[in-house]
Amino acid sequence: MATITAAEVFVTSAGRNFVTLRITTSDGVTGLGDATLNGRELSVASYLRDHLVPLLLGRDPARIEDMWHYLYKGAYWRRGPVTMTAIAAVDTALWDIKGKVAGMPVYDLLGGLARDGALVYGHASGQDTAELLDDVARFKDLGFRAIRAQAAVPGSPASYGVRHGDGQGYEPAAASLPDEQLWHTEDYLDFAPRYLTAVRERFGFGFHLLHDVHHRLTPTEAGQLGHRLEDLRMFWMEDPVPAELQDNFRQVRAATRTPIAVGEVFNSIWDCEQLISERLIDYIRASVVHAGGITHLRRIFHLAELHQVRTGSHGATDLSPVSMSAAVHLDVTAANFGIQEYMAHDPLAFEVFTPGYTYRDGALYPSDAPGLGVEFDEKAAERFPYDPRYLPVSRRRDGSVHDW
Ligand code: CS2
Ligand code: MG
Repeated sequence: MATITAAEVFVTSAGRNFVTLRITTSDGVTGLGDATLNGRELSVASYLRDHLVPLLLGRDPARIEDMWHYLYKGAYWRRGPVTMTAIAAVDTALWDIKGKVAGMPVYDLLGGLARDGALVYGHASGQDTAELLDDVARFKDLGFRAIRAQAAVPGSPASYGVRHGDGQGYEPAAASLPDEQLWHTEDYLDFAPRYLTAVRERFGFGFHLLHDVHHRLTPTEAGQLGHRLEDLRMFWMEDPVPAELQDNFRQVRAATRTPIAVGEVFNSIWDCEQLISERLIDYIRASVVHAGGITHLRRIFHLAELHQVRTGSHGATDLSPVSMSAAVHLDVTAANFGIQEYMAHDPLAFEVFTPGYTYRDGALYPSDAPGLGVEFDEKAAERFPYDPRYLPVSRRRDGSVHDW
């Protein structure tokens, strides 16, 4: 029986901060896990280095399910983004190792391909409607068949989801201290339906149109917005309200037929059990890196499948190529796959990571190499030391803190 002989944690800032776990076995096989938690990276690095690595050494890497419960139940203090991201990194690395030992890509360990590629969506944005429309055209030219649209709200100097520069990604953690951004719900509710309507008027209905509210409305406001968007046939309205109180979604659901997606901030099946079992949402966005790894996310996907809720996993640039590779292996095997978020990383990231997926014609395709097919260059990673970055904070006009 092979045993775990090393577990190393790497914090690097290749285009942005990433935390990566590498597990090595007595057979010399290595596996990778993503442990990136945007704005709180060092907490997960410490949870791994100081609390989990000593528990991993000497254990059997093949016992993935046992390891998951050992780390989850053994913590006593269950759930939460730091704990579940650390467990996710270990779990993902063990699936990578299992695939390499078996000589099979992880998607084959998960039951084999249900589809060749995973439909993805890109992120069009603009400082105004005209700029947004040009950006939607750009993403259509790049082959995207699903596009998220976000535009700056007039009067709000910094709006969520509006990219700076000409890449594909939107990098919110851009400041060494939280950037305090003004938010005014009424301005947003007046403007967002107008620019989303402009997108449909310009480009029609031949592609999926998505929008991210980013946790900022009350259930009443979210119902109003969803109702106003119904004629635009949105693929989804994302994170309409903060999701701590799952009951709140009953009111949103009753007020609109616009499909609802939620879950990128969830870290366990218990965060979404009611939303899924009561069908209060249409898509679950939980991710490999923040929801306990492949083992736990697969459980969430199976619960969702039972209730005809489809998957729509998070895939922003603060998920490293490691967890994005794992995501695609899950996506191509899930019966209830819906869509995968995909923001191309800063090119610097690929000086450190070789991804286990390729983008082609609006979809991501998994590597068929054994394991996840992702590689990590430790030497290159050393060239990019950690660079503390924080997510923004929203403040209302009266100065009080709002949901960002
Ligand atoms: C966003 C994210 O991709 C999304 O849907 O909600 O960009 C989110 O703001 C970041 O992942 C936060 O780190
Ligand atoms: Mg989002």
